[in-house]
Amino acid sequence: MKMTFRWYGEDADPIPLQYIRQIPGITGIMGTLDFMPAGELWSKEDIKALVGQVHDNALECEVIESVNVHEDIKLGLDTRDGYIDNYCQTIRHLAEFGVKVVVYNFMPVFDWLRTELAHENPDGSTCLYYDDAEIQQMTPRDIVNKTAEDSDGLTLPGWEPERLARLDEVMELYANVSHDDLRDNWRYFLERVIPVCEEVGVKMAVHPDDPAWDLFGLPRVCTSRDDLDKIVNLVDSPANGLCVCCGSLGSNPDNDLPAIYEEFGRRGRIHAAHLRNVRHLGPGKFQEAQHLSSDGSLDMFRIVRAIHTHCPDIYIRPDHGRMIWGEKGRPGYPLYDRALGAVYLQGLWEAVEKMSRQT
Ligand code: DNO
Repeated sequence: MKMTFRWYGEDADPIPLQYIRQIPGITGIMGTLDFMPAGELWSKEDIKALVGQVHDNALECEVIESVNVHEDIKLGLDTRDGYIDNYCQTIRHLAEFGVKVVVYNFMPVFDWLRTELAHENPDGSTCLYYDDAEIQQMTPRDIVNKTAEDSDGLTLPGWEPERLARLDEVMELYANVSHDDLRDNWRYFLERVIPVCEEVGVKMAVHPDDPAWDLFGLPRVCTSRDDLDKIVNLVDSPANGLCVCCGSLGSNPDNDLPAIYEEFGRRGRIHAAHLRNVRHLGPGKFQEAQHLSSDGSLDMFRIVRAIHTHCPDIYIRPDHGRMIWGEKGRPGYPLYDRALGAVYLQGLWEAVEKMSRQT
């Protein structure tokens, strides 16, 4: 297991790399070029600059997150081929600089979505929160505006202004896209991208849909164990893999997360994991909790044990944290609470590791 930390880049992330390096046990980052619109080619110069900075801080940069898939690819439009070519070339460029895993998602229009970015907890901390009943009262434009207002001028992943400018047009285009169509478009994409990954030694790792159900009538096809099974079979290659985010899939209490890690770990398809807890509050309603099992609805011990047993070599990172100790920053991506999460997860790992040696 390699414990990493998400980092958005010098201009986009209030947390300096040096601080990340000081968190116990962190060996690398999951990096990104936050300024890059979906569909663009990532230049060697930009990648080199990012990787160089990370190495200068004695950290690794073997995972890149959010090489975003252009909406035309998901929609299956004629224009998709040019964007897929860019994607393939981006993968070649990343491989040249030592990147081993690319985390992406195939969610139509929105990446992860919450109704509140700073929900107040009784202890004075704030967390991300979601209530489907509120979403039912909103239009896509409403949630985009609310999210922008609540995020203190920082962009959120997958919320690039370029994409959201086309919101109404894109929503209309999706009216004719079924779940099966979306999966077919995904297969078309993977059939071109995976051979390139195999050639240059990169693994794709899809991030599940968050929350794990359809939104605003948009189809979502990465929400459950059966969806994951269909995805890994779209192109049957180890390079076509998963970044299992337990908080995303865990938004739906029907998903058995330890079983998912066990099965897809055993099948060699998990290349990365985002580990965080979530507290179910009722149908379609949840809040993000501290990482500890005792604070949320997921059993983090069983999840870590499943990873340790079935896919011990993957990249892991703590995921969204609460804002505590007066920290201000990118919603979901504070320093303090994620650092606590990283340390807790490593405590679980050490316990599982030592227990496994005793039996
Ligand atoms: C949320 C993140 C996601 C993820 C993307 C990958 O916290 O994990 O934004 O990075 O979906 O493309």
